[in-house]
Amino acid sequence: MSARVVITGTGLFTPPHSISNDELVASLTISVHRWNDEHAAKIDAGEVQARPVPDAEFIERASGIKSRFVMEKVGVLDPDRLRPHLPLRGEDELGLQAEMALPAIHEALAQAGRRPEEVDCVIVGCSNLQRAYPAVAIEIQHALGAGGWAYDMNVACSSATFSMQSGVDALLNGSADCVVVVNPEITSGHNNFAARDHHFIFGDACTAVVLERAADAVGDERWEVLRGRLSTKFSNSIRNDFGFLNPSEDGERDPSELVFRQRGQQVFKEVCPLVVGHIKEQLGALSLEAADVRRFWLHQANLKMNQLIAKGVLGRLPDEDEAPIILDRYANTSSAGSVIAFHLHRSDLVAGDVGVICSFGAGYSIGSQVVRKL
Ligand code: CO8
Repeated sequence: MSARVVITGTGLFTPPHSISNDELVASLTISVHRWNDEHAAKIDAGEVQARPVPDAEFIERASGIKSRFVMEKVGVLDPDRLRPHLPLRGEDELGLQAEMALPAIHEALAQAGRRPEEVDCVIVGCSNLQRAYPAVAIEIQHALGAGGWAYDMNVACSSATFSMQSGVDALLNGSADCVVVVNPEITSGHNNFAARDHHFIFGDACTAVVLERAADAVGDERWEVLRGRLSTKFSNSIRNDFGFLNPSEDGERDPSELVFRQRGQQVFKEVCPLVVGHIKEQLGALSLEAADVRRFWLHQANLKMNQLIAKGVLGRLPDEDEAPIILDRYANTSSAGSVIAFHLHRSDLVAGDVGVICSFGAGYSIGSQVVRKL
């Protein structure tokens, strides 16, 4: 019989600061009024358009988001700055992503009944990596005292399910025995808090997952990965051109191209049907019906998007129990979102229950694991 892989632990690091929609809107409103005052003559002459002010009520209605956590709040809410204050750290200091990863990993390892030195593979999957190299994963491996090997990967919001699948594959082919997948997302470092149409979307968080072969697992928590599936389809609708070629590029670049940007409506329309088809294919391959799925832990980008996707799979709107929502408090934490939902909303499931962890985002990229509680 071929080996089976199980999730044996999960962990979550929630940053210390929360920002409500009202707070976010208040700071951007001041910034917009200042800009409009400074450009009043040009606005009156019709040379530039006045910037519109944001609206907290719109944000909750359009997205379901009420607040988000961030690593640093003062800079984000400073109308003259609109980005976090993240003091530069020396080479000998632990990096910020490694710092948020460690508590999440320790929580996951404790649940799995594993010690850090038993880990032999660390995969960092996230949308926002703080440097090119050395890999953040290798820094985490070192700080953890783990052995084996480590690497970073980025498939935007799908990084969690893609990195989990890499972990599953490493366990199946025998190149690792105890895999930690970690998703340290500091979205606030690449969010354009001056862009009214999407300044409210993101939040920071870090999740961790421990994966092992079922025969080796020692903890009580065991979720068999029945099937994983990854798919990608190229699109420019979500894009960030930040990269190592920026200093050498000839030509004009708008600074807003070097942070997150998107065509939100288009993303909504194009991604939802792709995700519905993806999940249906997953279930079909396992000879499962939608009704056999006890819970969907979906990527958390937009409440309506999650409802539409669950409706496409179930044929009716889901209730909170079937497709739990965490984006009201956390906003879109990119790759961490579906894992936060899995981490916070699974303790009531019983042996034999089946669920789907599914993420989707820029690329486009879609990934999922169908899991069964043992
Ligand atoms: N306040 C008031 N009015 C606003 C605001 C605001 N904050 N924002 C927009 N409006 C206005 C618009 O200007 C527009 O006005 P008008 O009708 O006069 O033109 C009106 O409200 C409607 O605007 P939209 O059509 O844009 O509104 P939507 O209903 O589409 O809602 C959303 C906007 C919430 C952004 C929605 O489109 C959405 O959620 N789309 C999907 C987004 C998504 O899932 N994106 C995935 C991105 S994440 C990812 O994949 C990877 C990146 C991770 C890294 C992140 C690092 C930062």
